[in-house]
Amino acid sequence: MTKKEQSKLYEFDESRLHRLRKLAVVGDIHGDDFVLCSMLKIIDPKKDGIVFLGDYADRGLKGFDVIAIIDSLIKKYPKNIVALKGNHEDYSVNGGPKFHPCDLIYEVESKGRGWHRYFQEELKPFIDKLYLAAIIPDEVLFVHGGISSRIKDLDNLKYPTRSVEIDVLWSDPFDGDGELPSIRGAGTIFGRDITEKVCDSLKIKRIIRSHEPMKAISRPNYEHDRRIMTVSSTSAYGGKPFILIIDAKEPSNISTNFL
Ligand SMILES: [Mn+2]
Repeated sequence: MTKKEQSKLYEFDESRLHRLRKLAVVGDIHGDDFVLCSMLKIIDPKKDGIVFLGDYADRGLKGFDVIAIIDSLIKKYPKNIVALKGNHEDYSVNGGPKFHPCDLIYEVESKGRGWHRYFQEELKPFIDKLYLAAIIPDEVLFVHGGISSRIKDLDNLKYPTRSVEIDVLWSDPFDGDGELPSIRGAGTIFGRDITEKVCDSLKIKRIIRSHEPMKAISRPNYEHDRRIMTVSSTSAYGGKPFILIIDAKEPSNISTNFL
């Protein structure tokens, strides 16, 4: 008998959610270790949950440290920390980045480390722990980039095809209807009708994502009748980084906390 594939969707069922004091949602960090450290002054991973939305390295200077800190949080508090995969965590099995530019390679090499050894020994085991998406049933879906019409039920996120994975990692919402190839060269731009369909079929009220820090440079950005919320937790583009705080007892209650 073959071992059942590990689900790539983290589900906050009621028992998981009610154990937590609150749930913090962290957008792109992009090598900004300062915001990660500031966040850990107000969030206690012993009592609070944290959902990281991906894009941990590149652009900022401290991607190596950010990944090491998040990896240690996952090891220490596996029940409270959920880290999602972003397009900046998308590598071939040999450590070739599927995005550009990959500043992490130069950062690792400037520390006198070989990239391939670092990738095999540290980065790949970290990436293997990342989920593609997380969900609070009846409430919210968390992804790095977005959605597409390929997502018809939860199984598409639990056991994603490579096409679904690319859509989730790379896609962005746009002001219109339908679905078009993205100018990023991967994923889609998806319209209001796609958001509505995916929210209805997954029975959720909203989608929280990052991937476009410029859109949320100093506050959450809403699109598609407030069903899409974009967040940013990096100062790599200027502006004011922030996290979201979701009330564990009342998950529709979402507030913004500046770092
Ligand atoms: Mn991204």
